[in-house]
Amino acid sequence: MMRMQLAAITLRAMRMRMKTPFTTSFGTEWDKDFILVEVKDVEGRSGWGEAVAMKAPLYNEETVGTVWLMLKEFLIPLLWQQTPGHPRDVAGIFRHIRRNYMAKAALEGAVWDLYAMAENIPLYRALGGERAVIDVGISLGIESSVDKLLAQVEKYVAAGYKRIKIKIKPGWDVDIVAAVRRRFPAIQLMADANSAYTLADSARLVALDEYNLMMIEQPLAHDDIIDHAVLQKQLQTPICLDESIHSVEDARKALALGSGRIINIKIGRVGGLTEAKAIHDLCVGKGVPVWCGGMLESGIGRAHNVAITTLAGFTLPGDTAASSRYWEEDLIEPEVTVHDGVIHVPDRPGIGYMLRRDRIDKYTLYSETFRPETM
Ligand code: OSB
Ligand code: MG
Repeated sequence: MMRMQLAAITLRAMRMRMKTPFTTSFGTEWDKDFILVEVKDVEGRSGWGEAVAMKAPLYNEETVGTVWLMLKEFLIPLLWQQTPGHPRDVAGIFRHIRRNYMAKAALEGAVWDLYAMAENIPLYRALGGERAVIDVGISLGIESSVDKLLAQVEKYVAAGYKRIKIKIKPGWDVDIVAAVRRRFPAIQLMADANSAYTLADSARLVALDEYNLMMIEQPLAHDDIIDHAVLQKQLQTPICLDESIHSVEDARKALALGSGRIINIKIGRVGGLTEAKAIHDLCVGKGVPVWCGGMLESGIGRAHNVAITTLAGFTLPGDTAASSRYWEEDLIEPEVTVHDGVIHVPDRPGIGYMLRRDRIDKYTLYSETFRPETM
């Protein structure tokens, strides 16, 4: 295809109230603040991406503010200088900029969507996806009581979700997992610590081996793969890495060290769809299962997650739950729905869902449009 001809890029700072607050070992979110990226070409077509950085740098170092700055000052100007021939070129254009993965991913994702729109094919097919139906699980936050958590588990097991992930932290771990397992002996269950432990806690983590968990996600430091390798040797339960993996190189090193046996792939955490696919390909080659993580996305980011999950190596249920689990009204139509634990992947061009521009406007706090200087 021809070099893409970009005409304008619009950034929007968004705020959407979640139906219920979401608590992890690092904090509670009520309002979801995020950035939307719209890339327009000279034909008037649009591609959309979502930056999953949160208001505060608690999951990783990025924030809504840093993403805006990086896009405005560095990443958008780079696209004006070097127009990509194909979306897979974008990662290379951004490569010399250190880190800032979520900022890169949002813009790269919008370029991928625009490319698929221009080619009149679904994004998932542009990525090489094969599945028309994807399996999904759900991630349940920390609650104020075990009974409240059990009620949540009950609700989503009844709704058909294929696996339940519960968030753990010191003081909300072995007893909680035991209670959920006692009540639901047969469900696929896992726990996510979001880096809340150190090797000094390994006895508590070994105690979780009793409960037949599919995996323990990111028990140790966000930037560690060394201690995770030590811990994995002590555990029967597989470790799944989330925060520690930002690239195919990180994944290669972690697997070589034995830091985990499963990888959670988040498009934003790894700098975009191209790198996400590269990590997927590496893992397929090594027989390591992957699944698609979530960052409480709006429908736009959710649609990107649905698309990447269609790749053959995403063999474990992901965190891409239904829109209605998060939002009163989503930014896409139809919204993402889950029945019997699966999402039917739409076969329309681009991300495959229509945009509700009225709602996008309603939840926009402020916006700014950038154009190439020569235009
Ligand atoms: O660690 O996977 C995580 C949400 C925000 C930040 C980090 C994580 C999560 C989730 C929720 O687990 C996944 C979702 O429902 O989108
Ligand atoms: Mg996680």
